[in-house]
Amino acid sequence: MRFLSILCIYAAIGMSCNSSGGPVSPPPAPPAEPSDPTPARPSFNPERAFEDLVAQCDFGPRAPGTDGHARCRDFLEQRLQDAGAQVVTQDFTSRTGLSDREYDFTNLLGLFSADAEGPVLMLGAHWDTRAKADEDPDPALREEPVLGANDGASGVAVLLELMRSFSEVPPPRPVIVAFFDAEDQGARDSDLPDQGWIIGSRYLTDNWPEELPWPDQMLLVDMVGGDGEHNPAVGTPPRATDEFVLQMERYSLQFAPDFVDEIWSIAEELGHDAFRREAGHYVIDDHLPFLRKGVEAINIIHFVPPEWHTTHDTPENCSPDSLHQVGDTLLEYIYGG
Ligand code: 1BN
Ligand code: ZN
Repeated sequence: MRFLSILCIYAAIGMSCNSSGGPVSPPPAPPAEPSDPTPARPSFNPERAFEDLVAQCDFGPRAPGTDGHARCRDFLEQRLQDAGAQVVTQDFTSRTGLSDREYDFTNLLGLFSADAEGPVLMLGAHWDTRAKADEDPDPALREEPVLGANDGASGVAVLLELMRSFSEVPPPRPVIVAFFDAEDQGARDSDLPDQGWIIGSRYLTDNWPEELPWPDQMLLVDMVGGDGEHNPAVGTPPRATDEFVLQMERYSLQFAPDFVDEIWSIAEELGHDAFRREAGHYVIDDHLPFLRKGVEAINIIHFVPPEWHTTHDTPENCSPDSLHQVGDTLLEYIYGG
């Protein structure tokens, strides 16, 4: 009997006794309310991203004051709307490092998962292209505009493909996608701040739109589409690497080392071997105004590809695989773990 009563103590912790005193299993729990399965981490489609790189180049150069610039602006605004972002456009005027004329510029921003918990992440890329191909090997072409397949369209293409993911599976934390204008119009002899580079991102950080939360982290992508091949038309200029390599940009490494380490570690785990654990150059780029205001900001950049600031910066010299290495790493950072 004592044994039976000990057995029946099980009742208190979840088992029951039948009429003859023996233990029985509890009845099966009623089926749970059907719940949404955890959405799979989206995948990065490199061919679709490459189509977006070509689509931008099909507008022609996106240099200030050009028809291509105006059309690409509308294209990007539409893509932000289509992805379901809360869209903010920021118009401003400025002269540039390459011209004393005033031009119209626009930063385009889209907020995803506005109500989610967690630190606000900004993903950025510049969408303007350089008005002068002043590094072209042919001096006769140095006043021509750059098409900017890599220097401009590649970073934007990665972000456009990430936006497709955001529209299908909202990111688990707030994310701002920023397309910066007027990044690429600088010149060594310019009297403008930062020699006329990064005009758009400077304007944004100095004139922050009240509709948007201030970012805790900022991740810039620039020149992430090179095909890594030797190009006999341009050779291998000083500082350039034919191979597509993503060294750790120096300002990022100096002021946001943990963020750099986290991204490079993810890339290594995924086998994206363009990411190199080597210190690269200091690059004046759109992450700098954010670093200066205390944001943990880093730049993923190939500095520099051989076609940089030449008329050979075209889709033929770019590769979907390079876009994939970067885009897949960012998706894992945003959705993984
Ligand atoms: C990046 C792409 N940049 C220009 N095109 C920024 C830059 C500024 C690079 C100054 C070198 C010097
Ligand atoms: Zn450039």
